[in-house]
Amino acid sequence: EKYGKINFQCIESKYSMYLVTDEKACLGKDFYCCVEDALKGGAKVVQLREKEMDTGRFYERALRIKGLCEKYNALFIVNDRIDIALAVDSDGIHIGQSDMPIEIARRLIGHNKIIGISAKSYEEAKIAQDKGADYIGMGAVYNTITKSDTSIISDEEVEKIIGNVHIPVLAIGGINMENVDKILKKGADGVCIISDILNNDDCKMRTEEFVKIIKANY
Ligand code: TZP
Ligand code: MG
Repeated sequence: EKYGKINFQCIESKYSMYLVTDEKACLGKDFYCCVEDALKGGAKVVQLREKEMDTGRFYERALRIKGLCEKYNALFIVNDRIDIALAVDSDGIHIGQSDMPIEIARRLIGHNKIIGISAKSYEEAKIAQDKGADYIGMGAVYNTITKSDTSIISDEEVEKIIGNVHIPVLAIGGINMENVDKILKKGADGVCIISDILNNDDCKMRTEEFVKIIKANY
């Protein structure tokens, strides 16, 4: 009821393996192949995140990624751009603290869509939850080179968010093979990854390795 028609199983379970895209992280490999390989490897959510792309190109890319997500039965989320999310009928949007207010985003996108909110403190996460967010993207939890304008959340704050927020809390930022187990043990409901999957020569195998660790923590 709370989530409308969307099946939230893959976001709520710790099987959740959430890929965020960044073409630069593909290091010259074909962008769509990298995303498809991650889906083959078990990614359950793909967020298309394009910070400086013309609307027309973003739209075309969103249509293609949506098609891939449908093929592998994964959720498709659009970062920042509610207009593009509506245009391609994505499963939802992911927005940050400096984007559209959540209640306005909800009014625009409707109740049958997912709204994910970035938060770096318990206060931000709690407000997002109270305003009707469906999940929290908590980050950066570790040092990342992918997003320059971000800081690392303290261990105490991470614990406070995980312990007191009732919607799914997905960790993001610098998550790799070495630290994924640690953040899952702290209680994160899932992990969002860019570079440690897309940088890899074998995106499918890398995703499978993450999925194995996620399942072991379920
Ligand atoms: N938001 C917080 S950290 C981050 C975003 C988009 C970047 C995550 O990328 P990576 O390569 O997995 O560290
Ligand atoms: Mg944003």
